[in-house]
Amino acid sequence: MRIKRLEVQGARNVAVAVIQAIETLAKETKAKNKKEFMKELSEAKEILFSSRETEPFMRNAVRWIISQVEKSVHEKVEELAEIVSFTSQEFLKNLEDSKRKIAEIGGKRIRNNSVILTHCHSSTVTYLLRRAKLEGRSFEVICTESRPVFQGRITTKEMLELGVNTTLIVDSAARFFMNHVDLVIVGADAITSEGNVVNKIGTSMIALIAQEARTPFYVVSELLKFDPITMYGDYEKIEERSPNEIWENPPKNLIIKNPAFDITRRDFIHGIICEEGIISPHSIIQVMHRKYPWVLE
Ligand code: RUB
Repeated sequence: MRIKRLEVQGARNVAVAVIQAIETLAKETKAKNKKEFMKELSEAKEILFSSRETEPFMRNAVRWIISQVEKSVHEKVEELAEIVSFTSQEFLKNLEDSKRKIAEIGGKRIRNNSVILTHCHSSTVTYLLRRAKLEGRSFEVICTESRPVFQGRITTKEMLELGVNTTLIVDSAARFFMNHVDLVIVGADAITSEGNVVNKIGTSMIALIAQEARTPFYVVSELLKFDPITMYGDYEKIEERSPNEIWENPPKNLIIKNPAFDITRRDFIHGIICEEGIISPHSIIQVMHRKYPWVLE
């Protein structure tokens, strides 16, 4: 519920919350045998997957954890619960390591006295900026509001706490300010097999504007945001949120559309900054084969 209501937002935080939920379920299980335990996990998986549609990161995490239990030769429920706990902890540690690597690699792209524009709130982006700041780099940040839920405000608060010179703009002012921007950095919810990136609604518009102004546009993302379903023909589903987020009491018969994400084509992306380095979106499948072959299985 907290995920659906956006109290937990951002792909990484959603994945972490989901992993913790699976771990808790395993700890508190009432299952009497492996069959019952697997059924509980599978039911939990369905509920968690439906909490937010455009989140392959959490889906990959849950699939990995369940596959480790399935594969195990153990039959006792306590032992299986232990596998869930161990695998979850290992997964979370891997996430932390990836975040650190991404920040280390991406931070080098931040030149002193540069102006960085970011959209929405990505914990991976703000972690990268925090590290760059702590390493002594000086930069300014421009944040879009990110209507309708204003996640940009979360980003501004984090930047101000860091002591970064921060400016908030309405989403539609992105072009107005782009000529003063040295670098755009955004997060990702999903990466498709073609190397396109799904992120908060408005991201693709910012990418277009950045291209027109010749401003480099980077995406920071863990590779596990890759969505294997896109390899086999399925489109990434775009979550449609409640119209009330846009207008609480709208006039009768008004149609309101509120997609949460959009797709930025790979041609507009300078690079995807991931735990394996800065890669071209075109090479995503090769990199996945090398680093996480199980995602493609
Ligand atoms: C958040 C959003 C973020 C990505 C990446 O959307 O689009 O840019 O999820 O975030 P919402 P992170 O607020 O609707 O979840 O880098 O933290 O995974």
